[in-house]
Amino acid sequence: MAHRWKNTLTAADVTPKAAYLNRRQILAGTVGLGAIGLAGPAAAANMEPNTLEEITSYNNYYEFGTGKEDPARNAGALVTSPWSIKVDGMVDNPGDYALADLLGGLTVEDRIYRFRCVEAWSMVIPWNGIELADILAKVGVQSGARYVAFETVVQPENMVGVRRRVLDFPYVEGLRLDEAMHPLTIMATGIYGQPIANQNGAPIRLVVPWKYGFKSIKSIVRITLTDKQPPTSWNKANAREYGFYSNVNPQVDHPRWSQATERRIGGGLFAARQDTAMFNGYPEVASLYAGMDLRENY
Ligand SMILES: Nc1nc2c(c(=O)[nH]1)N[C@H]1C(S)=C(S)[C@@H](COP(=O)(O)O)O[C@H]1N2
Ligand SMILES: [Mo]
Repeated sequence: MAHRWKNTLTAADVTPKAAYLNRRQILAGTVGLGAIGLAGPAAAANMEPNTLEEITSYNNYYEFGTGKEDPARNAGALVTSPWSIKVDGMVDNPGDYALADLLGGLTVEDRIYRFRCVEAWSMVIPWNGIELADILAKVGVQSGARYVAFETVVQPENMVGVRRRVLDFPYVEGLRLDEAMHPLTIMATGIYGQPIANQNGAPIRLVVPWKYGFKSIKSIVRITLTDKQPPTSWNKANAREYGFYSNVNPQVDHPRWSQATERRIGGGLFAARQDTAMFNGYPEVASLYAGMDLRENY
């Protein structure tokens, strides 16, 4: 049976209601209705979330194989506990943080986001996560920092794709600091109120909803603040096809296919393709790129 919304957050995850409403109102008012899945202009169409079954059975997680069904089959081997994250580089409080210590006291929010893969398929996913800005505030970003770099765990004995070297691992990603600080950018720990499934990037993964899915790096074990643009996995693999920015943009095609439309997973075999929206329908991020040529900075 299709799994729909079921909130199973524990008491420890619950934020005082006033603060929770306040944050939601802030998002609705200044960041855009799309952030919380209400019917804003760009968000009006097709904000019905995908089922948990769809979200957990059609995945990209190359550490567990390159097929869409490989992660669901193979990611059970991922060891997610204990989990620590190394925070280093230009921060006031570097260290190896136990996951619970890094997230302790921060607010877990519900965010229903569109998710658009560079391969031109999409879903709508009801994440539970913490704003990356809150985590960065906790570790104390130093004034010279301009980028945030992320790294995925490598467990060769548990990861068939790592043993086969299908990419150069560890998988690495990065954001400009202002992108990382944007309130839409979250570190997700759950989906549908349940701990995030291994194939979706347990126990914690980045979600940047206005960028192609490969920017949303899974199973993060390291966060580094730096003054240099960090290397990113798909850019290293093919720089012509995958840039650092990778903002969803229907006007800039992939060299091998159009990005103008997308196929919504779960829509059925005969469902019409949908138009892809600029910044995946999150126009509130446009000011981050004011004055930039988004064809050059793809
Ligand atoms: N470590 C790691 N993170 C990753 C990937 C990967 O292969 N390895 N794939 C990326 C790509 S291409 C996409 S589209 C999304 C898919 O996320 P999902 O499987 O949760 O939908 O994860 C991204 N994060
Ligand atoms: Mo992707």
